[in-house]
Amino acid sequence: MSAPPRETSPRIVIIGAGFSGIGMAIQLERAGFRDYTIFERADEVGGTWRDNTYPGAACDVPSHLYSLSFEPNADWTRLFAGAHEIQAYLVGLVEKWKLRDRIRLGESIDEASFDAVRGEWTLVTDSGESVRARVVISCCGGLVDPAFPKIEGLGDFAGPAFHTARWRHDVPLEGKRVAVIGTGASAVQVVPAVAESARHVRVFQRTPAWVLPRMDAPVAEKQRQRFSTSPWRLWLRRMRVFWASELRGPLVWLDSKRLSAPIEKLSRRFLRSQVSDPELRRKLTPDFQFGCKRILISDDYWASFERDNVALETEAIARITPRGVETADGRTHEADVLVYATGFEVGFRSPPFEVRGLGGRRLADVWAEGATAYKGVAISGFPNWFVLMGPNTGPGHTSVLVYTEAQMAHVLGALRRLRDEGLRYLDVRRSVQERYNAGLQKRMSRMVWKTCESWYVGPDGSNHSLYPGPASEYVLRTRRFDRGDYEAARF
Ligand code: NA7
Repeated sequence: MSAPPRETSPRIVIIGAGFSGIGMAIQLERAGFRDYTIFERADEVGGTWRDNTYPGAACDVPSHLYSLSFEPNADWTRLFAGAHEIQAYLVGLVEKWKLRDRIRLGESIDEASFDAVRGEWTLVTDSGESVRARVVISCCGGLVDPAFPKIEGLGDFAGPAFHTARWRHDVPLEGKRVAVIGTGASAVQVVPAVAESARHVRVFQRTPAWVLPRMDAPVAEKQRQRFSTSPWRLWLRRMRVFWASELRGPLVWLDSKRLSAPIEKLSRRFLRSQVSDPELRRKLTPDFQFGCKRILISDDYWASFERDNVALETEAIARITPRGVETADGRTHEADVLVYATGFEVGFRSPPFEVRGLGGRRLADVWAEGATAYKGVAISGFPNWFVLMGPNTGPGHTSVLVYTEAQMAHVLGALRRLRDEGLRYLDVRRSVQERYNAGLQKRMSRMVWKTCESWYVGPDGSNHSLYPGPASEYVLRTRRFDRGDYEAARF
């Protein structure tokens, strides 16, 4: 073999310029890895926060935690920032770190294959261009592509019909009858906001959800100044929010009726305070264990059903017709606008495009039984390929960015090894990955998520999206790059 090439930075490609891609690029800059390019298939950065612009869109994790710890923001104007503000934060980071020149907007990666001899990935873009990189960091996100329900007549509606993640701002809702399908995290935000202007909103519910008060409030100007002049206060706020969510974690994830009972009681009491009609309350009360589906937080979703212009429909949808939504009992609910608040195709279950690793093995085949990775970051047989927000790295109780930052640290550790040892590639040992995942799945059996259907679990009930434990534990085991876990190939 020839002598190792003296690279100051291996050539890196980041795929995706959302929260994780932007954060990763900043960490590369900070660590001195300057030879990188970001491919972003959309025409602007921001990912989730570029796409979700529906009325009421906001994060459901407090902003002082739902932001990058190495890019703290003293200026959040609300405890739960709106989508515009989060998007402005991300665009601000791109400008601050001068990342624009690094990002190839409107270009998607369609396939990737690894050349073991050269220790190099070849990526093919949608325009057919081949791009080579030593290391690929896939930052494609987990909830990206809108999911539409499998309902007859989906394309038949005569008026505007669109998904919350593709909001049609050119469609005025004033004076209109709006039908909203879905009652998940997006619906609880969009329904109260749309009810402010629409003539009538009808919400089609398949499953009622547990809702807790959000207790959102503006962050006073004085407080923001304090955060700005004393960054330790901001850090303290972040720590408070983080540890409060960590302490509550077991209530959310454990399959324990005893732990769920007090929090379900709290949610029921909240429902009573928001909705006066007992029959309506009954329809809005879930029958699955708290935490099994994503917990919804809203100060005004349930209360919006008290309005004269908001109605709840619990009859199953039979089909979409040109005039509206027909339910199983034969009634047609006429509407002028149809909104799908029906969530996303879950990206944790399959690769975002064709990926071929050692020996030409397809990632789609490796993941056919469900996506797995070592700590959610590395996949045996796919050397120098790292994933952010990968399999089993989602939380039900706290900010996903806490996990993502640990993954960034792991990737930096790998990059340092590649550079300092002049390695051709690093490939996580299969036995290490298998042991890790066996441990996860064993713990999964004690988690509440197996007790109901949700986007967390696949059709066979397996869970490849969430991490079954505290975020702090995940961070401790992930942020350190343990060289012994990887096989190294030299030049
Ligand atoms: P979710 O949480 O996946 O919610 C989708 C909603 O759409 C949910 O209430 C579904 O009911 C409902 N849905 C899906 N298909 C149908 C049909 N056919 N009929 C009626 N209702 C249907 O997506 P969100 O966008 O709200 O949130 C996604 C995540 O983004 C969220 O968890 C946060 O992490 C951010 P179901 O409960 O399945 O009966």
